[in-house]
Amino acid sequence: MKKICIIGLGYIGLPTAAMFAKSGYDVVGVDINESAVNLLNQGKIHIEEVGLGNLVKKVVQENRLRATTSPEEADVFIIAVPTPNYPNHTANLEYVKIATKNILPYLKEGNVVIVESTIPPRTIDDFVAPIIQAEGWKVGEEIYLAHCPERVLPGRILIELVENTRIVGGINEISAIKAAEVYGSFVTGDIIKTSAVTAEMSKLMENTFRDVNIALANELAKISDKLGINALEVIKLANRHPRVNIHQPGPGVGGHCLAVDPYFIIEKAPEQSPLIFNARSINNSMPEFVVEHVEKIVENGGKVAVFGLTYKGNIDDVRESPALDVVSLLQDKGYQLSIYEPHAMQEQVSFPLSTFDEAIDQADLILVLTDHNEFKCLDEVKIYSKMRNPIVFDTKNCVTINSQFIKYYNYGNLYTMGKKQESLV
Ligand code: SAJ
Repeated sequence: MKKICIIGLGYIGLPTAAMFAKSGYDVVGVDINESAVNLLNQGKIHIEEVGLGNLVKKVVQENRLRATTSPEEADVFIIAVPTPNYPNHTANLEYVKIATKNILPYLKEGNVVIVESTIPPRTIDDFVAPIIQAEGWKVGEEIYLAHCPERVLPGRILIELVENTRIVGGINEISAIKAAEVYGSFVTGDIIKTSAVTAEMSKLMENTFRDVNIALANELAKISDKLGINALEVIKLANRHPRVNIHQPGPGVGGHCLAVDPYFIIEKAPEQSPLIFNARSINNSMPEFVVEHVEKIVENGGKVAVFGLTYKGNIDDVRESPALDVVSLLQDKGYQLSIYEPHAMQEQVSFPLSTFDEAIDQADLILVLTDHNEFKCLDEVKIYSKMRNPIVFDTKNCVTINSQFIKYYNYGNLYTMGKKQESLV
């Protein structure tokens, strides 16, 4: 049985490890987070992802997946560690460097090393390969090296890991072939072999495409607000054109991909990327836009019930979430805040979390920042009876309110917000 050693048991490494174990590999997962390692060895997981808990439990019970804090000899090494941005928006490759150095003592001739972490163009050629070469290996001959970016959507990871097309970029042709064989064990989508730099850039282009398109939607929402136009209605109508797909405006763009990856392109070619840079700025400005509108309906010192902190609906991930920025801005302005977040756990966030009832009690506004399923249909009787002012501002356009006694705002009718609203009760 072939053995795979996966470095990094996060949102990508852990599901990937479980899928390889399911497909018949002997898998060892490596992470510096000892509690994640201990949990995994008990068949439990430290993140929320549909179907992952059951899969991990099964493959751990069957002794096909286990975890440890340092690498071991294997046939294939997969590096799936974070590549955050430094504050100056350049890629921090420290974790990739440490992971690569940590596997060096365990490398054997014929091993395949795959980096799944998102990396700036040329990182495999100019940064990872030299670390392995410095140990005396002929990369591409004795050790096969490739970049295979993950492209899965949180909430659908186990489906998309199997069905999505994979781009496998080798440092040379044979490396791409060897790495593609590895994924062939469970991927039913196409597995396309190319060069490492093409694979690196492909991943960045995909997420930049989405970020820039969301920025366009956000800008159109701001313009419509200024002109007194229902942006959401116009977007819906414009999208009836067969070749138009305007994305949805919201409180900003979060997550560890769209809010980060475009900077990896900007870093390498700043003069050539003004559009990408501006799109990032527009998306980063959305929390302020939300807060400016909150100020139109709630006096400073009023109570705002924030619904949702995670960067998108039905997941527990708060990384780069624009909701965190909105909360900080509101705090700075002196609002009382209560936060209802049914998916993230208290230890993941530095703000105290409340139940639905606690959050709305005597609140002047429900501010929806995430489209969790729990928010789609709210208890309107409770909202009306417990809130001081029954007003909902839904930045994700996900809530349905039927009661005429509850004032509802989304990005379609922001321009109707009046300063110092009269109490509605
Ligand atoms: N968002 C909007 N408006 C929209 C769509 C999304 O404001 O119309 C916001 C979301 O609320 C969220 C952010 O954008 O804050 C990102 O959400 P997402 O669902 O678009 O993307 P991610 O970051 O969860 O996953 C993306 C995916 N990339 C693409 O769709 C091109 C996924 O396939 C990648 O695997 C992932 O990035 C990654 O790991 O790079």
